[in-house]
Amino acid sequence: KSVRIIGTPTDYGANRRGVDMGPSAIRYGGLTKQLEAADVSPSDAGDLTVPHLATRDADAGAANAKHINEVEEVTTTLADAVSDAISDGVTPLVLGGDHSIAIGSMVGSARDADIGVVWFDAHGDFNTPETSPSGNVHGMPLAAALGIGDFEGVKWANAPRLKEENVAIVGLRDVDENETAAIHDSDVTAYTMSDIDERGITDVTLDALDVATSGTDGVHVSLDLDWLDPREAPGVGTPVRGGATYREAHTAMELVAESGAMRSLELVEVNPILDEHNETATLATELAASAFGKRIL
Ligand code: DIR
Ligand code: MN
Ligand code: MN
Ligand code: MN
Repeated sequence: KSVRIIGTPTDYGANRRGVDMGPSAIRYGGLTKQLEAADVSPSDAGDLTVPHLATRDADAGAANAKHINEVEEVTTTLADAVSDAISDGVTPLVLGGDHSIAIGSMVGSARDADIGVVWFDAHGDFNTPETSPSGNVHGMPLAAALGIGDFEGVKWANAPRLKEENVAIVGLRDVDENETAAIHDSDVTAYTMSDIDERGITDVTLDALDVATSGTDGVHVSLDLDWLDPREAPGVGTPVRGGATYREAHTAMELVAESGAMRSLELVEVNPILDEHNETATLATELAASAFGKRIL
């Protein structure tokens, strides 16, 4: 199996700076070695060109969707890179960057196929410019890709090949008020941490994979590192107590590998300046290896 690493060093969608260093941190965390241990041959396409925020218009743009034009630009480029990798027969591994880049990953992954999505996150990422309390686009990518909400005129082409009924969110524990209603009103399936407590990670992940694979050609897996408990993954911009444990996270990724359905993977929200000893990036590389099939025996 061949994997193409695509770095997307952006922090346009987040509140706190530093998440643009995620791709470097993940590479230095031993990504290539981990992937090789999973028996995949990785090739590194480097980073997409993302102009540093400091060089952009000082004005963040619309307060309810900050830097939306910059996000549009980078997600459009990323969508092409993801779709090119898939056409070349290799699996794209996107390194973020804040979670707004997922719009590009999903649009690219869905360009020539019907896809499902499994979204591992503490957050719903189901805000829109109208509902978002923060105006940060990293809290909106699922809504954007599903065509929900008005994104200041921005339309992400081709994401319609992703249907709500094929989206599963796993690990919720911090959802904004309007997001709760939007999730209920939609046909996405959402599992909270309580579901994981009650049913166990195996059951929940298998259900989520059922949702994402039913009637689709493949699954985009989006791993926000804040899905994990901050004790395991402290280097994230919006940590929330009570997250997935180290073992639960590996189990989930192993089940993803066993499904054989993963079409694209992204690792997002790693912020090395909030971290110690690059712990979160290192963990991200280990989880990627599990998602690509690394086994002990
Ligand atoms: C919050 C945070 N719900 C927002 N979202 C995050 O700004 O919309 N998503 N951190 O991963
Ligand atoms: Mn997220
Ligand atoms: Mn999150
Ligand atoms: Mn519902």
